[in-house]
Amino acid sequence: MLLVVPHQPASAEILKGASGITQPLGLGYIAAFLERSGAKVAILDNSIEELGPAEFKRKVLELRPLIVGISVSSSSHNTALELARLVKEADGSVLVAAGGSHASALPHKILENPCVDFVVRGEGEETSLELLKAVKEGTDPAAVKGLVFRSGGQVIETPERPPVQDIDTLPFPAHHLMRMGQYSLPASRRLTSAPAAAIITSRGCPYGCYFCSHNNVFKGKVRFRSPKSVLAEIKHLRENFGVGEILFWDDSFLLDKERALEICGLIRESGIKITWSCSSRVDHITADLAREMRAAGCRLVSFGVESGSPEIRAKLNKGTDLEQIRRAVKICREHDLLSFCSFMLGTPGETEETAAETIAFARELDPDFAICCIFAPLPGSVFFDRFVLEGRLDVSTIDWDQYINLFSTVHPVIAAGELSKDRLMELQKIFFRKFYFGPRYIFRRLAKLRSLEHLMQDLRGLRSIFQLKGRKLR
Ligand code: B12
Ligand code: SF4
Repeated sequence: MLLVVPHQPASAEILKGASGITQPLGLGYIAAFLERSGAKVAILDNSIEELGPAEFKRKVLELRPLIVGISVSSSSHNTALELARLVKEADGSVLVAAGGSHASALPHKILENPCVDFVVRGEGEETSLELLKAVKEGTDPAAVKGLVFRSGGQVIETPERPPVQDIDTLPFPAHHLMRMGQYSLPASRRLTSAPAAAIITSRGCPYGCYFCSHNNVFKGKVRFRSPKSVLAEIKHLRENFGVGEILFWDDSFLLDKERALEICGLIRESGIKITWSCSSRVDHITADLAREMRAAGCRLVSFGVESGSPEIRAKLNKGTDLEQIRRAVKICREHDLLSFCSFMLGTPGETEETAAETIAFARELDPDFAICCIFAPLPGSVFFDRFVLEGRLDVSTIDWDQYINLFSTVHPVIAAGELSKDRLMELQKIFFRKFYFGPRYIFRRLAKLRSLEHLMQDLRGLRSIFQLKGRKLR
C-alpha cells in the first residue's frame, strides 16, 4: 500500500512559509500497523516532495501498490482528488482509498469521484489492514467495517468501525518511512535548532465547540496513551532520529492532569534533555502543573482563545470565559512558559464591534504569539450542518481551496456574520498589524531573543505577515 499526503493547494502559498510541515502521524500509524502484519508499505508526503504529475505517476508505476491511500482534509480535497486521477491515469488497476478528517465527514460526496474506489471512515489502522487483505485475497470488502464503496451500481456503507480502545497497543508511527530531516515545526512554535518531531498522546476531545470537527475521526470517549508509552516514543525519536524538540499535537494535552504530571515526572527522571510544547484548553492549566511542565522541558503552551466577545463565545459553545483565558496566559508568564493564542474572526454573529473586541482582547492579553484565522465551517462541525440546512452552503459547489483560513490567498468560503469577506480579510491584516507591530510587543520580543536561531524564527513568521500585507487575491 502506498500512503500519500497530498500537496498543499495554491491558496496556501503564504501559509506554507509559516506553518511548517510536521510528520504525518495518521499515515505513520497506518503504515506501522500494516508493516507489523507483514505488509509492504511506503509513505509519500507530497506536501514535502511536491512531485509534479509526471513524477507522481512514475512513482506509482515504480512502486506498483495494490492500493494507494490518500489522506483528505478539507483544504487538501482538490489536490487529493487530482492525485487520485493521476493514479488511475498511471495504472487503472491500482485501487484508490481516501481517508482522514474530510473523507470521514463526507464519504458519499468523495465517492462521487470515479477515481476513488473506497472511503475509509474514522481511524484507519484496522480498516486499512482488513481492506488490503480483502483486495489481496479477492474477498468481499463488504465484510470490512468502516468502509464506503461502490458495488454493482450501488454505494455500500459497511457498519461503523469502533475506535481502537487501547491506543498503547498501536505501534509508534513509521518514522523510518518518512524523510525525517525535512520536517519543520510552525515558525511560532519552533523553540530550538535541534531536529524536531510531533507526537500524539491521546485521541479525542470531550468538548463540543460548534466550529470544530474533531468528532469526524476520533468518535466517542477520549483515549489516552500511558505516560510510559509516551516516554518510550520520546526516547525512540531521540535515539534513532536525534530529535531534541517535541510538539505534542493532542487536542488538549493537559486534559488529564494526573497523566500530564506523570509524563513530566518521567521525562525528568529519565534525564532526557528535551524541549517541548503542547496545546491545552485554558481551563486545564494550573500553576502547579505549569511548574512541573517547565521543569520537564516545556517552553510553550498553545491555547484556542477564538473570540474576545462574550456574546460570540456563547455562540461558539466554547465553554470557557475571558477570565479563564487571562488566568491561563498569566500562569504561563509566571512560570516562564511562552504562550501562543489562536483567534478567529467571522464566526456566526460577528459584527464590527465583536471583531474589535477580539483585536483589543488579543492586545490586552499580550501572549508571546498570536494568530488569527478566518472562520470556515468544517464538514462534521455543527456550523457546517447548520449552513447546509439553511441553504447557505452547497456541498456540490464549495471550492475547498477556500478552506485555508490563515494567510490564504483566496477569499474565505463564507461570510457567516455581518461582515463581508473583503472586510474579514482586511480585519485579519489589522489583527496581525496591531498585535505584532506595537512598540510594546517588539520591545518584549527583542528582550527575549536568546540566539540567532530565535531571531531567524521570528523573521520567518514576520515574512508571512509582510506577505499578507501585500497579498494579491486570486
Ligand atoms: C497536526 C495537525 C495539523 C498540521 C498537519 C501536520 C501533518 N503533517 O499532519 C498542520 C499545522 C500543518 C495543520 C494544518 C491545518 N489543519 Co490541522 N490538524 C492537526 C491535528 C492537530 C493533528 C493531526 C494528527 O496527527 N492526528 C493524529 C492522527 C492519528 O489522526 P489523523 O491524522 O486523523 O489520522 C487518522 C484518521 O484520520 C485516518 N486517516 C487519515 N488519513 C488517512 C488516509 C487513508 C488512506 C486512510 C485509510 C485513513 C486515514 O487514519 C489515521 C489513523 O487512525 C488535527 C486534530 C486532530 N486531533 O487530529 C488537526 C486537523 C486535522 N486540522 C484541521 C484543519 C482545519 C487544518 C487547516 C485547514 C487549518 C488552517 N488554519 O488552515 C490546515 C490545513 C492543512 C492542510 N493543508 O490540509 C482539522 C481538519 C478538518 C477537516 N475537515 O479537514 C482538524 C481535524 C482540526 C479540527 N479539530 O478541526 N494541521
Ligand atoms: S476546539 Fe478544542 S476543545 Fe473545542 S471541541 Fe475542538 S478539540 Fe475540543
